[in-house]
Amino acid sequence: MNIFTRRLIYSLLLAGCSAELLAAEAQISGSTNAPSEPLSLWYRQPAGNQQPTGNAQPGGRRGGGRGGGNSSWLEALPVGNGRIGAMVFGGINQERLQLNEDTLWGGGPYDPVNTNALAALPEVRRLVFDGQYRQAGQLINQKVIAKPSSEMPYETAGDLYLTFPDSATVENYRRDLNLDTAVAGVEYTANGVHFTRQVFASPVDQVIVVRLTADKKGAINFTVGYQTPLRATIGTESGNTLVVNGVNAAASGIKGMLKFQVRARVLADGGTVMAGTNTVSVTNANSATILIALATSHKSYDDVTGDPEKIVNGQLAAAERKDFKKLLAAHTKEHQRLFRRVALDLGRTDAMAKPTDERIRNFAIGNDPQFATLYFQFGRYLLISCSRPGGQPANLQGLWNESMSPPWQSKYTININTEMNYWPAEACGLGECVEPLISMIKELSVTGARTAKEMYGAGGWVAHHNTDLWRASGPIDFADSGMWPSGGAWLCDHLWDHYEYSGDKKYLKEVYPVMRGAAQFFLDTLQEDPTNHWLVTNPSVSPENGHPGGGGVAAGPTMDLEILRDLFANTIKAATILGVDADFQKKVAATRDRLAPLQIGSQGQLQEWLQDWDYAPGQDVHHRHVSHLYGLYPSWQINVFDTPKLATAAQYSLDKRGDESTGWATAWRINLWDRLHDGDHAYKILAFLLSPGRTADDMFDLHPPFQIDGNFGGAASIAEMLMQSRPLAAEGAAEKFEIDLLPALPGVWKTGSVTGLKARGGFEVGLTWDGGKLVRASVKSTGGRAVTVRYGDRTVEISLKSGATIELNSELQRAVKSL
Ligand code: FUC
Repeated sequence: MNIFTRRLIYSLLLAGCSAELLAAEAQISGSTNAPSEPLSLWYRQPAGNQQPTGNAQPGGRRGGGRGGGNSSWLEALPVGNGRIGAMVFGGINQERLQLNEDTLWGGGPYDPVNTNALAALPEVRRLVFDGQYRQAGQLINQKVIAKPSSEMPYETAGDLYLTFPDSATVENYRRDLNLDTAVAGVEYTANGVHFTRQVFASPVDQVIVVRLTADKKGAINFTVGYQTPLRATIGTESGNTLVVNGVNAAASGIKGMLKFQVRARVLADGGTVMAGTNTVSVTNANSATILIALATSHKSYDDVTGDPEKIVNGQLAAAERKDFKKLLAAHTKEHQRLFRRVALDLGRTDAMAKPTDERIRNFAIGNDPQFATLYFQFGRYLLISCSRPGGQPANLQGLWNESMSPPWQSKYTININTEMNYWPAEACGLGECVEPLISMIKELSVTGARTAKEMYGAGGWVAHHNTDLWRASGPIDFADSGMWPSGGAWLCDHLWDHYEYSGDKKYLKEVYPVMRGAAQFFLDTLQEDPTNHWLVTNPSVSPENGHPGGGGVAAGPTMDLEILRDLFANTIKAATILGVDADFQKKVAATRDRLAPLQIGSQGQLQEWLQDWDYAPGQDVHHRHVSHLYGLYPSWQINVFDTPKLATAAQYSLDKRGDESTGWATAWRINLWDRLHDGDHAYKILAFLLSPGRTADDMFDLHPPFQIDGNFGGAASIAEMLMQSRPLAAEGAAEKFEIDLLPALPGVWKTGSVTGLKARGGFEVGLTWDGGKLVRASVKSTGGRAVTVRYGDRTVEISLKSGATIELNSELQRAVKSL
């Protein structure tokens, strides 16, 4: 293709024509083998080209705004550094890198408080206690739901296209994502020349790096262009840099207040680099490197005065001073610092030699245990890639979104989804990755204090079932989904968990006021239920489930009471450890004692509501949410050791809900069966999660559409099959923990090993097993605390100095001298 044809193409691109018109994809012959790194995703065709040996297919198609990823997008591979990321399509005649920056959301700082709420709440509460649930819902919709009633969407930054000279056919095509190095690769041979492409998002240098090489000198030719659905200008600078200057979009009446800039600098070894009006071309180079920087003017949830140009210029200048090898080495080292902490082996079979898309289709048949390892490590890879200190937390799609109107705005849904994103973090050695979530919770405690005061006349802070970049904290959408005051309280579990795993008292001191504020809100707003005189939330919902009383609004749904029991207990524990707030502790304890109890219903189920409504005619008994089972997982309130009756009731409810649901809901079910110590049942559901329909070709979880929570819930569930750790002591007493080895090992994983799992109380656990039985366990203390280790019915108390390791055999006896 000559330069004029390319210009024409880019004029078409800018005129809004879709890229699929432009580049017919090459036909592929020959077939490649799996990459040498077993922790790789790999394919024999580019994303969007499902027929490796068939007719030419269009490559690099645009998303078309379907959101949640269209089928091509769900074949592309994600790279990210916790702040910026790309979906890599691996096209032959045209590469598409769909780009994201984690602060590029719609709108700007806003306060969605509904000033009518305070006056309306007494009547809402009266209606609820009077059983007039529908009327209560109507009043909430009129007077309480936030203004606007929707939050802001996460937006794509656009697409960088690399257009290559057309190849009609190529040989031995392969694209892959190496989870160990966090590099996406493409390679093929065209006209006797072997081409390679590497793409990574460096957490060290804050740029996305694309490297193009060929085994023949002067063979690299391509043109870089850009397309974005946002309002933007696309130009060039300095003969080698593409510059995109834009603004975010308005949403739900909130004006777009962010500026953003993308800069792509093209560096070549040999040949010529030339800038056009809005493209940069490389001709006859030996190799080329593209450095891509992205930033917005977001400084914090209430400050958008940043200078994106200054940021990206600084990042590019610094990155340009390093050569490719140095950039790659720094990136890989930092990724591996986190990624290599956990090693898992569930067994290996010939199935490993197959491309990833084929393995997904065959996983449920069995005989591919390494695919579960790959899924587990992919979950860890994704968390490292989308949630690093200083960045935003993982949203509904992590970091990766091609749309301007993604499903549920790709925001933070905190009635399950955001929490699930962080389920694997602590146990799987990624405690640092929780930092963005902790920051978000701190910020919510500020915006949520405004909401608590103005809407409820209460102290402390509250967040409902969703939030966004701007930390909106009001009830949104409709009464039946949005009128849920416990989102912030649930998030506080993660503040406490981070302490339990790390034992870091300085950190605890820092987050304690946030936990205290969450508890204060409920001290001020809990209501006495007129029938039993228990304290309950009102108004609330059992997340997104309706009840036979009419609609979803209710008083005291079980999940709220469970969340509050944890919040109150953890707040008291934190205050005790810090030696503060004696009177407040008493108040919290007295309030907790008056909370409505967990109840077992007429069929033996754990009741989802105060009333025995679970199996009333018309109820959706297979509802995806299993909110009332929060007590069993993620909480430890209900467990097979201490509360066997409640555990049996929870099992009844879980069984009745059924095994198969949407992505995250399926993943939750697996974790629940893990806690019931039924590894085979858990595995059966895992097999469903890891199959087409719930796992896309690029291994993204399908709700459907794509939602990343299932990836994280699935990874957490594999860890819970192998090891669980729980707090033993009530608040006030010394902190005590138990580590349970192989509590839910599925029968199919007869032989295996794991190292680097983290346990509550500050421990690192390694295990090997054979014939389904424990062979050896190693427990290393990182906090110097005592712990009970359990394997089946056998337990042993061990006390280790910080840094010491003990090796135990299957009888839990010391296997070798401790180090
Ligand atoms: C909750 C769920 C939906 C979806 C959304 C993002 O509202 O009920 O299924 O996952 O979050």
